[in-house]
Amino acid sequence: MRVATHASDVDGIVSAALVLMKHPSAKIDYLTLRDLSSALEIEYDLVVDLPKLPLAKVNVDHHISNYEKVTKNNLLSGKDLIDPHAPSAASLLIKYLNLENNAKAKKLVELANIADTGRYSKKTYILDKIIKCHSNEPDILHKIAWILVEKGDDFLDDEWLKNEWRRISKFLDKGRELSERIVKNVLKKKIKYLIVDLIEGFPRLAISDLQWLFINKGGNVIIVVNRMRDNDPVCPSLTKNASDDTARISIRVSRNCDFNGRAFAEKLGGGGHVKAAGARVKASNYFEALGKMISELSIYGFVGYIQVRNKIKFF
Ligand SMILES: [Mn+2]
Repeated sequence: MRVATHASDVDGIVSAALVLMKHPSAKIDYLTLRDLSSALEIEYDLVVDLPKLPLAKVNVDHHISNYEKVTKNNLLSGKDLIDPHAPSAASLLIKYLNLENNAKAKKLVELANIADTGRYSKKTYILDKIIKCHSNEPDILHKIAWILVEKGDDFLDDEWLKNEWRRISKFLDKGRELSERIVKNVLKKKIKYLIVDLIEGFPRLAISDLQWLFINKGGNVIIVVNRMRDNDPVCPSLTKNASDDTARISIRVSRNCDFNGRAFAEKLGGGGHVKAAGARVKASNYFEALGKMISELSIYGFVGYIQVRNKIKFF
């Protein structure tokens, strides 16, 4: 049995764990959206939490963009399970695999549901950070999936995960200190629309925490641009493509703001959800993209722009 799942989040790895519960010898490919173009000719038995691949026998997913594309082009087979209203792909997969009466599986699905509906729990947060840190390392993702099979949502009883969390959390604390300084300064100036341009020295794993903090303290839209070229000391695999010439743009929108993050990301060649979206642009096109971002946001209010060049080393 050959399976593809989403590499970089809780839903994808929980889905891998569900597959392993049922099919321990399944071969699982952990793919990011960028890997898809190289997987077009693989005959997967199952593709989870990813868009439907041409030779996939079954697709289990909950992304609205995938659903729209599949229905528009008549690609839906009777076996596919694509429901854009499902809180996670794992919540569909547990039905598909007939694991609904398995207590461990149910608790894992709850983690995926929390992660993919933007809610917060400490356990989901920890698991998400460890997965993101290793999102380019399939062997480690597979190891994490097996830990989930064995421990269920008590995964922090596992020594390896416990040590990983100890190692990573120090680094996230530094990110939080930096984020608090940024957010406090900006909100003092009554700026609710913010672009943060990361040039150097911001912990990559803490970018989403910066966004969350800004929104939670009353900001409306935060766009973080990651243009950092320095190596990441704690999650080195995140920066192994040192030649990478892209600026990664990540957009978060508060619940009470009607700015459409997805439509905006699509104008920059990206995509995602209304409240959380992203795009990648060539570094050489960055200033053009920045101009677009500022003019779009300024329709809504004053726009703040901050560059982060942090020379302080974390360790
Ligand atoms: Mn998902």
